[in-house]
Amino acid sequence: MGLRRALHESWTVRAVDGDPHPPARSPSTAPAGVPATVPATVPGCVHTDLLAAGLIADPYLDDNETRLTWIGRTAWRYETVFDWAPTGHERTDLVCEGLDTVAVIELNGHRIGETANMHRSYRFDVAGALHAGENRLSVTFASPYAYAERLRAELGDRPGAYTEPYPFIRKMACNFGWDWGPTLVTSGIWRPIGLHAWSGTRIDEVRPLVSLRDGAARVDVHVRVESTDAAAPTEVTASLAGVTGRTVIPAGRPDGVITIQVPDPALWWPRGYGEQPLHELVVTAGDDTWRRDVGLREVRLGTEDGAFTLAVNGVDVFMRGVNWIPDDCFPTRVGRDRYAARLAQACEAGVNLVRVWGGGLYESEDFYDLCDRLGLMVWQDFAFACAAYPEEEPIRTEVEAEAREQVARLTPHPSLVLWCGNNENLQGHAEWGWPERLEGRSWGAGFYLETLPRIVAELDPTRPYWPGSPYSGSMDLPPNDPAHGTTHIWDVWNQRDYTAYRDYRPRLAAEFGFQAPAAYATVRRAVGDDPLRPDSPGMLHHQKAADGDLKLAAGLKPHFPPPETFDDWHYLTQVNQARAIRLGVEHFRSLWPYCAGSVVWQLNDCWPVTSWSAVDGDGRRKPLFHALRRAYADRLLTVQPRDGGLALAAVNDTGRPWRARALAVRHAFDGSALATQPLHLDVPPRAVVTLALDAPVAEPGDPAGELIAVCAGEERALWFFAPDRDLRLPEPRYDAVTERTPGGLLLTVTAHTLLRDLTVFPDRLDPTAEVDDQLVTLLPGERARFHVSAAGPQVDERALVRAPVLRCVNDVAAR
Ligand code: BMA
Repeated sequence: MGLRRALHESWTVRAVDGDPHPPARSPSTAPAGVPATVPATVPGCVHTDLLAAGLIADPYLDDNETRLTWIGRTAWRYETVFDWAPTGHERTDLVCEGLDTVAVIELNGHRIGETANMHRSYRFDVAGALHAGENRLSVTFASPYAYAERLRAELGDRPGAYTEPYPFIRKMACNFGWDWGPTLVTSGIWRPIGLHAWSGTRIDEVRPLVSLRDGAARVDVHVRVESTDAAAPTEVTASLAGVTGRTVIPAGRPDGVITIQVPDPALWWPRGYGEQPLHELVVTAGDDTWRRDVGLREVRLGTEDGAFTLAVNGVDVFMRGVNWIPDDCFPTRVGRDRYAARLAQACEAGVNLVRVWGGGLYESEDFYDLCDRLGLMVWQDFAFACAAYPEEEPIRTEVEAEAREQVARLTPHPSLVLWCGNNENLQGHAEWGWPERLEGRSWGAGFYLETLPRIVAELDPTRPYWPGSPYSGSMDLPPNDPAHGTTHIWDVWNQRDYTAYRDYRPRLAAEFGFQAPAAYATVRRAVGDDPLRPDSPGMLHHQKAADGDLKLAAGLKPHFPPPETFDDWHYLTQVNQARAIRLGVEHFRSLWPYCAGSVVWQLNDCWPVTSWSAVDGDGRRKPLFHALRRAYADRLLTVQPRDGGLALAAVNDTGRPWRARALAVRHAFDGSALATQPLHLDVPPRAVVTLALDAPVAEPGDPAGELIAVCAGEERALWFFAPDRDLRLPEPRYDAVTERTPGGLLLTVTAHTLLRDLTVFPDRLDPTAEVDDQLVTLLPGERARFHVSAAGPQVDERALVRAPVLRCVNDVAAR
């Protein structure tokens, strides 16, 4: 147990001239006006310290990012002075949970350690350097650019999707900029730092590995200890669910295993499949104690004949997934509350799996703990993305150490269901011309095919490992072959109309995405342009994708008349994003169990930007969010082209059969019924049933003026026979009535004509206001209610029921 003392007080940071990490020198071009020392927050980073001191402009606003490159090209020294009184313990360690990135640590002038990996933690015995009274601790960070560029020069350049040197430093890759993120290269003490004084025995690592057999759970608790008395054996106990096991680790040995059998265990399930009971595991060794809530469950990955199907406790699970990127460029700003808010949004959208993408981080304990409690499965990439990585030293040793630490650290979390070697590096090597540019140099294959699977097999054989995404299960197959393993579908956003998602029959759609701008209030906060135009300077700066705006325009073209104003562009691109992803998700779900999941690119953003996200950089839901909620509903009705005609796919992702009468109706836009077909739904649990729609319903008399609606209870699927620009959508007519409620406003819209994708954007009137639904299509006579929360009295109720706040597609496409 010992004594722990955080060292988070009285830090300063200053630019230092030279790169302290031999041999390179790092240019420091801090502009005049940055004082010698700046008060620093630990945990934190230089950018947030300079921002707090008022020395730099907010990098998320306008194009301020472009004036901050010098920060990543500078070496920085963090320093603090603290008092220490002897504790009587035999050991005193400095524990650094995260240093970003290449650092020299000095205590009272003694060099006590060097680090070069943001994804690791460090512990240094500092008893020899520490003294009673005042102590001076400094952590000096080399310029990340200087370090990475030096290694790049030494090891030879590697091809990748970006020219930045991120493969040459073990630091969050997207810190160097991405096609949705700014280039803000940080330095700092990014996770807690402190002293740990202890004697006797310390529990260094606990790996509870869970397996199920014959109705019982077996937990092999692997315990590693450190002892100050090499001659003494260590008695270890582990208790879980009322069962206690014991072992004695012989003197001189670091580890032992205690096996606990839990008969008749309460199992952990993904959300939608059951509860998430957690059981406290308590491990003691000497007078040290370790406790953590663990879950009892088993995961298997089915890969027969190209499949990619996760089974939890023997039940195959459709992955209703989203990709997760770091929620902020400055990760210390993402605490438990932010994670909780974002993951709650994922749950609200019907998501059951979050893929932590390899260009970001291994997230903090809070993230995985919340996922455990919410029943969100986690697919964790190792931190490699979109580039060839050198396998030489010093990277090799760092990767080995980082992987060992992270695999061990995350073992207690039932939410973690899959380890994946990298993002798109196998595909990059196979398809993007890397071999010629590599000229025989290493590219990371050894990591993905040997190092990482070896470490997972050794430290956590209970979790499946997949070498990369996309990957087809064999290096002899094209990595992105849809018939095998995981597939990333990007030709659609880049080159094709989104209806082309239907050309894919993937075993798992692990990435597919479509862009749209951030919510209006987010754009307005981040961009000062006046007037705002899709191509005004701030908007362009907050669009990082290659030809992003051209692709947005190309994506709109087949569906809508060209938008004439910023507001029309903003609304239509958001509608188009939502329609694209909804179409993709519904198609992939209709292919279950052949296709075992859809993992949408991407849930979140790290700053305000036009991107593929469903929730923008200020945490606001885009219309896509609501489309996703519908597409990821437990029960889904969707009309799909099949065999030259149309069919209804009824997707039942619940544990109960779905038996219902359904009615398919072909309507004229005035609401009249032109043909009807009663259908009987009898969908077993976790299954899809596809029913052909008969010609009278499926074949339009007037494709520009008709639609199909299929209803079964609350569920409804719509089908239009032509894109909006070719429809004769009526001039919109409706009544909109607002009422004040305790929490905000209730808006009721009664349609007198067909209204397509009716959406209210209350953030245009009050940046704090939110609405509970968007993109509602109404037939004449139908009614929708929108709850607008947090709308203060300043919200003008008349403005709420007019464009650009209340909109439907008819506004722009009516003819
Ligand atoms: C894939 C992802 C990310 C990228 C996204 C959008 O390549 O893995 O690297 O941001 O597509 O282009």
